[in-house]
Amino acid sequence: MTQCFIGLGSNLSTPVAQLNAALKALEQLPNLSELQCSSFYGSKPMGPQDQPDYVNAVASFNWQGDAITLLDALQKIELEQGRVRKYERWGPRTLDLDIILFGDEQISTDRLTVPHYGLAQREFVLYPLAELNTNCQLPDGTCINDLLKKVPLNGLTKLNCDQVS
Ligand code: ROI
Repeated sequence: MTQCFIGLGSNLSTPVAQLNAALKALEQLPNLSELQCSSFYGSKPMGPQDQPDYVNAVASFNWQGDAITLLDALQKIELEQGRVRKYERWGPRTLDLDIILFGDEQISTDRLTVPHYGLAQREFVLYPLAELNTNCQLPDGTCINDLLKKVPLNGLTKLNCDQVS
């Protein structure tokens, strides 16, 4: 069993509903237990600014299996919720589910980089992650709280909305 953290993000097709539907789908996965989710946050788009604001959150759970099996399961949920991979880099999306941490594993393959390559720069990952686990450390020993000190909120706001489960 491996403790994992994933990032959830959406800025199309009622983002709060997208995140809630993703959490419900995660809960149904037989390999997953102890699902917890941070608050939902509103965030300014990183990348092109001519797209809607995002809703982001981080979830943690225990996963029975390897990281690629988890990636396959996450990509299946993305597709089931209408994710279309477009050519535009960093364009808007209905649902993004990114593996942020997979236990203390460091993974670097064509399909997967863990810890997530953008972790240290992304306020919409760091703050929700810290909400779930304030003592969170990366595999190289870096403390999330030390990264947080270097990353401003950039308009990140906790949303007041109904979350499932
Ligand atoms: N920007 C924000 N605020 N939240 C995201 O989840 C997000 N995801 C992305 C890019 C396009 C980089 N920008 C984002 O993939």
